[in-house]
Amino acid sequence: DEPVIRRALISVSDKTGLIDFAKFLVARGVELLSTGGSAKALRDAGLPVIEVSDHTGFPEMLDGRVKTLHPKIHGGILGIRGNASHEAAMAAHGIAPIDLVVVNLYPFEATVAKGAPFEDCIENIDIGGPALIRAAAKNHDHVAVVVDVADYQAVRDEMTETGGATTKALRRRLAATAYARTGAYDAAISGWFAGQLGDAFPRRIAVGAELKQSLRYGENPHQAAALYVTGAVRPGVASAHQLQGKELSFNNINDTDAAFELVAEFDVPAVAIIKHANPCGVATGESMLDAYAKALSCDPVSAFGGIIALNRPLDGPTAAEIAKLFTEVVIAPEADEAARAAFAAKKNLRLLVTGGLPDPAEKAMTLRSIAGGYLLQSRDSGRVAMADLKVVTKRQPTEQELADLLFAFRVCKHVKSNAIVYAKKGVTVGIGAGQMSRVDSSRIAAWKSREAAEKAGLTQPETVGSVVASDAFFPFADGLLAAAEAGATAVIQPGGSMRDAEVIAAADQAGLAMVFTGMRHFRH
Ligand code: 93A
Repeated sequence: DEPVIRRALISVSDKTGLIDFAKFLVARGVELLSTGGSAKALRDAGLPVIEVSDHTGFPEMLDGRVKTLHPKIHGGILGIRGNASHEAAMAAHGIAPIDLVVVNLYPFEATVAKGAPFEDCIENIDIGGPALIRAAAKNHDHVAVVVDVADYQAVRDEMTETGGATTKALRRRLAATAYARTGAYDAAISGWFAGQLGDAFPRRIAVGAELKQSLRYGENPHQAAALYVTGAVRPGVASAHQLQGKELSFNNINDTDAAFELVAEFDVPAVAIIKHANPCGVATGESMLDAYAKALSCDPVSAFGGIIALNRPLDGPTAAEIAKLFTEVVIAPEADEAARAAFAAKKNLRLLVTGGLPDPAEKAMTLRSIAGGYLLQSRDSGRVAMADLKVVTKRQPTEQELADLLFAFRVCKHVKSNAIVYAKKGVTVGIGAGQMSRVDSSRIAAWKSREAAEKAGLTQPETVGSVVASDAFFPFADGLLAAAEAGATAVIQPGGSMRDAEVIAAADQAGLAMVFTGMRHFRH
């Protein structure tokens, strides 16, 4: 015999569907207890409701920080029905049983996501709500707990079927959902807090993330893999909405993440094309279409089967152009109707929209595993600005060179080390990634640029008259000379080598302008 629901506690921030559900409960003779805002909403709808403060005889206080934290509430939830000593204690203290707990929490994640100040985020940490949820879920033998608006219907259906009760099976499922919610909620708080601490490390790593989906396989078919999300305070692939296409693979997710983080660096329209987590073309432009065409021109051969990220909404003309090439994933803040229509025939192409861009300067932690442990570091939120650049050569860079130097260095941050990026007029024209020797990266970038020029029927590679960026200092003059040979006219690098003087002299000798950033962007 399942317990009939006679008393419900309702305390919700998200009031979606509340009135309908509450009407149903009242019609079934359920007494409603509720907190300030929720009680008002119910009263306004003409429903009978008892304020928690009237029920406990204790006022809501401290700006609502203490509303439901009272033995008459928690005793009513936690008491074991049919247990003589529990029932005696409840009777002695005038504690009435509460059979249904309907709670959704202060919108902590949404408050962080909209960039609210520290104090607002703290104030949106719900204390009483999780306590109610955890208590009700613990006593699920007797109490049903609803934390998700989507579960109102399941409770209604069972109450209708059983004459006002719920089944143990449903209460167990609801309890599991309840703990998943409070777990994810605390993970979002601890993740956010760790980010706020800057360089200080949390004592425990908040790997508190929820399983979002299991993946067909990992980096390779013999590896198992799954995607976990931490509460999505950062617009990106983990929280994106997939509008069409096949299921994302492990490599898709990893590459899409790299692509979207890259385009978020730029304040002007920008497109990045990624293969194996490295860009094979990045460009800024007048429009998305312009930026896409320029990004593609850098290395159209490698772009085949790539991931494309945009930092502005995807429009129809750009989508039509992208559709001409085989592409795995497109990610953008939004996609308009024409863009969606242009992709409709491309059944396999995955289109993701994020609703916004991540903040490249945001403080957060990154985690990677090593044999027997983990490495935790603050994410590379370093961003070199124009004012940070120090000219070290006799020749000053021109204004165009300066703009391109900064662009190339920001791209460099997203290229695996050793990274060398040639750029011209806001477009990468040669990228050398992931080599064990910096001079090899420089040579590969120049060679790829020559290949692209030959294929496009140009008389000379685009590296001629370009600028070049290096993610770390040139330890010797050779890497710099390789760049000069490829036709670069200006160089950006962190500086700080023992042989800086030698490298600067070589730059002066070759007539190059060179700036130091004082910041390195290794990426492994
Ligand atoms: O500030 S709290 O942590 N202290 C409490 O005692 C408490 N009880 C419920 N927040 C508390 N709640 C939360 O209030 C609920 O989780 C819900 O999100 C919200 C509903 O408040 P209202 O009914 O006033 O709109």
